[in-house]
Amino acid sequence: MFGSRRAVALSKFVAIIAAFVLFLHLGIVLFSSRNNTTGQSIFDQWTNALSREKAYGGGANGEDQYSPTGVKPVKAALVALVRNQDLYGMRMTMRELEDRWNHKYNYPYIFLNDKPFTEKFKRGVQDMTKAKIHFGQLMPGTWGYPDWVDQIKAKEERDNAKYIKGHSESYRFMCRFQSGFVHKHPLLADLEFYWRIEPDVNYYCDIDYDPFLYMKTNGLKYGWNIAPTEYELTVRTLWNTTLDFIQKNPDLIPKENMFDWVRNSDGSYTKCHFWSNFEIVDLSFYRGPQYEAYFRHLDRAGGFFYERWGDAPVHSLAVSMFLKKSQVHYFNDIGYRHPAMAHCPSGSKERGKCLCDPQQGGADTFFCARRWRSIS
Ligand SMILES: Nc1nc2c(ncn2[C@@H]2O[C@H](COP(=O)(O)OP(=O)(O)OP(=O)(O)O)[C@@H](O)[C@H]2O)c(=O)[nH]1
Ligand SMILES: [Mg+2]
Repeated sequence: MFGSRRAVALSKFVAIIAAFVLFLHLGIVLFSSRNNTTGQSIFDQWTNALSREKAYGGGANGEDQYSPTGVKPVKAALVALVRNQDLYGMRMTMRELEDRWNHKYNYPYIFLNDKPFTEKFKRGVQDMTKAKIHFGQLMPGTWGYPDWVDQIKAKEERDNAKYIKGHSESYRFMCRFQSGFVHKHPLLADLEFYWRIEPDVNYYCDIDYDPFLYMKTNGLKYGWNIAPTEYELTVRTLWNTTLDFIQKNPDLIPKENMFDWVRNSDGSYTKCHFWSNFEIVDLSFYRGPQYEAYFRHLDRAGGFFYERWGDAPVHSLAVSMFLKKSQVHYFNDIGYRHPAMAHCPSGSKERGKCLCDPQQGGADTFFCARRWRSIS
C-alpha cells in the first residue's frame, strides 16, 4: 500500500518535471526563433508591438488601432458645425462612421454650434462613440454679417432668390463660417487635419486604414469624394471676383496648380467643386496666407450675402489656384452619400466591403470627376 503511494507520488513528480522542461524548451525555441520575413525574433516583435501601442495611445491590436483617449499618430478630428435639431441625423452619420472606421481609430469629434448645445444633444452623440467629443460655440464675429455688408441688399436677394436655400439667411452665415472661420476655431487650434462630417450622410464601405495618416504620410493637402457642378445662380460673380483676386495677387499664385479643373478652355468657369460636406484637409492650407487673402477678398465683395456663395466652390477654387494635383487626393475608395448624390466605389462588390451598388453610385462618372481625371 505504502509502496504504491510512493510510486504514484514519484510518477507525478516526474510528470511535473517533464512538463516544466518541455515548457522551458518551447519558450527558448519561441523567443529565439527568427521570423522569415522581418528577421525579428518573436520577442522583438512583441516588444515592438508594445511600443507601437504606446505611441498610438495603447491600441489593442498594433498600429491600426488607437485607444479612445490616447495620442494618435496625426493630430486630427472629425468636425461638424451642427444644430441641436440635427441630433438624430448626426447620430446616424456617427453610427456609420464608427461601424465602418472610427471604432478602431477613435479620432475625437468636435461639434460646433452658433447656439449652446443642449444636454440632450451632448448625451445623444456621446452615446454613439467611445472617442472623445468636444463641444464648442462659435467665436464672436464669425456668425452673421461683417459690417461692410448692406443688409437691405442682402434681404432683397433672399426675397427674390429662385435657387435652393436661396431664402435662408442662416444658410449664408453657415457658408461664410465654413469658408473663413471653422479652421480658426480654438478647439481646432492643435489639429493638423480635419475630416468634415455632416448629419444624415452614409458611409457605405469599411475603411481599413487611417486616411489622416495616409494624407500626412503622402504630403496631401486636400481630400475629396464627390464633385458636382455648382448652380449658376448662387455664384453669379464668384468667378470674376476670383479672377480679380488672381490679377491683384500674382505673387500668391504658384506656377504649378490645377486651375484647369475650374477654367474651361475659353476662360469661363466650369463650376466644378468638391462637395465639402466630405473633405479631409491639412488645416495648414486653410490657415496659410494664400487662403486667408483669398477669403478676405471674397468676403469684402459680399457675395456670401448678395448671392449665395457656398463654402464648397470657395474651397475648391482655392484648392485649384494654390495646390498641385499631386497634393489633392480623390478618396475613390470611400463609399459615401449625402442626400441627393452618392459615390459607390467600383470593385466594392468584389471586395465585399460596401453596402451599396456600384451601378447606383454614379458620382465618379460626373463631368467634374471625369475632368479631374483628365487634367494633369
Ligand atoms: N449650428 C448651425 N449649424 C448649421 C446651420 N445651418 C446649417 N448648419 C450645419 O451646417 C452643415 C451644412 O448644412 P446643411 O443644411 O446640411 O447644408 P447642405 O448640405 O448644403 O444642405 P442639405 O442638402 O439640406 O444637407 C450641417 O452640418 C448643418 O447641421 C445653423 O444655422 N446653425
Ligand atoms: Mg448637408
